[in-house]
Amino acid sequence: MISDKTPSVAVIGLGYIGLPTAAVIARSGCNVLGIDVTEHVVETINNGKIHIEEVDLDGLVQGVVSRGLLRASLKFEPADVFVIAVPTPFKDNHVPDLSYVLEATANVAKVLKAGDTVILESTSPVGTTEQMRDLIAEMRPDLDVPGICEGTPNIAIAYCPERVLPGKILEELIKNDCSIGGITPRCARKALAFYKRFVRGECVTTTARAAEMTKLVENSYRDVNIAFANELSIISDDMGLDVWEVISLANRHPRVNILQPGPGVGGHCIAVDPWFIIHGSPENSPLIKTARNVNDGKIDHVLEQASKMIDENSAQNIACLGLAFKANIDDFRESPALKIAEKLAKRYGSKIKIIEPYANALPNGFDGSDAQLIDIDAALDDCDMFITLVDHDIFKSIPLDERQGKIVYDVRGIWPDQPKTN
Ligand code: SAJ
Repeated sequence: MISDKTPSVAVIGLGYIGLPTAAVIARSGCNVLGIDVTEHVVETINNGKIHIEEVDLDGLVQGVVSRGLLRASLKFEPADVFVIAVPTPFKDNHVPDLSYVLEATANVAKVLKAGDTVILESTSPVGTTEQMRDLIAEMRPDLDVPGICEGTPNIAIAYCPERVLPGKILEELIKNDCSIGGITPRCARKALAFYKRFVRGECVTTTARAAEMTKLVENSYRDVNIAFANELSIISDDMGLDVWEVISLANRHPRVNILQPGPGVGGHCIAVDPWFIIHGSPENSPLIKTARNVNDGKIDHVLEQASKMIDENSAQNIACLGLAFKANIDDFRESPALKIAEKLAKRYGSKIKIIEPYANALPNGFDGSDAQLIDIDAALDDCDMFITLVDHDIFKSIPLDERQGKIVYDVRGIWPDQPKTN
């Protein structure tokens, strides 16, 4: 098990969570091997570079690679601690797809030795860590697996969900509290000792199942609350009210804190994780399911409202501001802004101009449409209508005099001083 000696660590999956995690662990002084299935990712990291955009990550990776603390590989090798950070998407009908987690576990099992710790960080349905445990026990009958062997186990298995916010990952990896769920209390303590090396937030131990559920609950809580804001915005459109004004007035109440409406919920977390709860207990999750549907339905509402404004105002050049799933990042995964802009491009062709400072070219979904990617200054010169799909700082900073006389559909509420258009 982990002693005072600095452990060697393998981080499996070098994506938005795995790479920053590997780099932070390496900075704490551990020798880290990052493992990924993509050759380009491995090569990029070994050259001290990064393949994703995240604040301050480039300098950190460059530093730990040049000091020999982080290297990447396509191959699994022995280590003292294994941290699995691979995707957990869902299949058709929102059934969780655990194939990446189980494949990573099987590969870890091949190189496991007595004394090692295996930690799952990927957001996962309740019971996944136990499935990993069962797979390891099946593949490695020579090891004493916790919860299965009769005596004292000689490996530890735990679940510790990542809960960092894209755009603030390096800060939150250190600062956030952690829930550390062990297959047994002893496993939780082993994992705790590891996280204490680089986490400054409080680390609280629990069971693997409770930690799995906690992560799903956190993102479902946010989804349900965003759905409330999105439903209010649809109701306000119907009643001719300004939802931003209503929310900001309601939020003056000391115990009310309504979130912000938008074009829907994007990213690979909040729009996905509630389905893992719904799948686990379908009869008992009507509220969580409805919230998911409200947030997904917001995309169609925005599309219809935008089309109505374009048609009624005979808009000629329509600027869609933003494609990312949220502000100030280059991540377009499951982005409602992207889905809306693509559909508008299909409907209105060359009238649609896309402004996205985080893209060098239009994504593939625009293939076959005549929409164009232009910069914000060109849009302000040439476009008569603006649809704010993402609240990037650069859009928020445009002063009223530059927007004067434009037709505006402010989906994100970034220009409260804009005179209303119908
Ligand atoms: N959104 C709104 N209105 C709001 C807040 C967010 O429409 O008031 C939208 C965003 O525009 C975006 C989506 O919701 O499309 C999700 O954005 P987010 O900033 O709420 O969250 P993510 O997906 O970037 O990160 C979440 C975080 N979870 C919580 O805040 C509970 C993060 O801490 C998790 O680590 C991450 O999911 C994850 O990996 O699970």
